Amino acid sequence: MRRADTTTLEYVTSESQNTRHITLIDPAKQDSNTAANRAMVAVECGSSMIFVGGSTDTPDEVVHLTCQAIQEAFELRAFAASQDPESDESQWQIPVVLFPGGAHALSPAADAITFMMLMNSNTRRFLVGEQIRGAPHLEKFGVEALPTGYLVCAPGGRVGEVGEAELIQPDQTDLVHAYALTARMFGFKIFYLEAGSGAETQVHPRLIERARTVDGLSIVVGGGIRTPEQAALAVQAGADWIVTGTLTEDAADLEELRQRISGIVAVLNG
Ligand code: 1GP
Repeated sequence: MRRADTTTLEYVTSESQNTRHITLIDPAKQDSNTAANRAMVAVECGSSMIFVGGSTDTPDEVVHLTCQAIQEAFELRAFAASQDPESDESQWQIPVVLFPGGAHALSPAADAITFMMLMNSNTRRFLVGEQIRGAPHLEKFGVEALPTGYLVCAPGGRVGEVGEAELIQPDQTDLVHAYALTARMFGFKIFYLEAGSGAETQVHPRLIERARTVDGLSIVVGGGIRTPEQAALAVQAGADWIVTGTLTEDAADLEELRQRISGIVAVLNG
């Protein structure tokens, strides 16, 4: 649930001293109750946003149930915090944002959506096709669009394959710069550098540094980040936001998840 007095885009692009953390929850990987429990642990450990999405073929209904369960859990926690002078209600005013694989994974229960152009795709479908299919639904739902340039870097994983991306290689810094400029000129506010979920190697810090030189974009980095050391590389290179997903999915239990996310967030808080 987002704060009533700001849009999610204002929240995402607001100045922050520290790099912030996003927990990605893939609705295909657990039931909605487990998803809500994981999201609560993530927020308790300092995650500043929840992404819901990832898999390419999850039905709308599954995505919707997951968004609803997370929102309800956050609302209850916010209410409980409002009754307790020791607690901070605003801790639970965390946006739940769709991170869709296409026009099928939408839900009116989300606060916003990363409305993405997969900029280095070779297929019209991911440049603008899925977006055209999804836009009328989002308009009807009143889900806020976060204009996002999405760039898949090597190794790229499944999103690189499905999205038919011409993967950005670690030495292609001039190309990343040109993409970042293009993103800004299109009016995108977010520039997401993706290595692919579960990637063996994360986005090369050189690419993040070069994207960072373009003003006016919030730089989101994800794919293959599992350890505080890896998170630190992305932070030092200038990421505004770091996304982790697999780290949540393969945690044995909520306690292990707590340790993992706390370890990453500690690095971001420097
Ligand atoms: C995938 O960037 C995200 O879209 C997160 O990747 O699952 O490797 O953390 P991981």
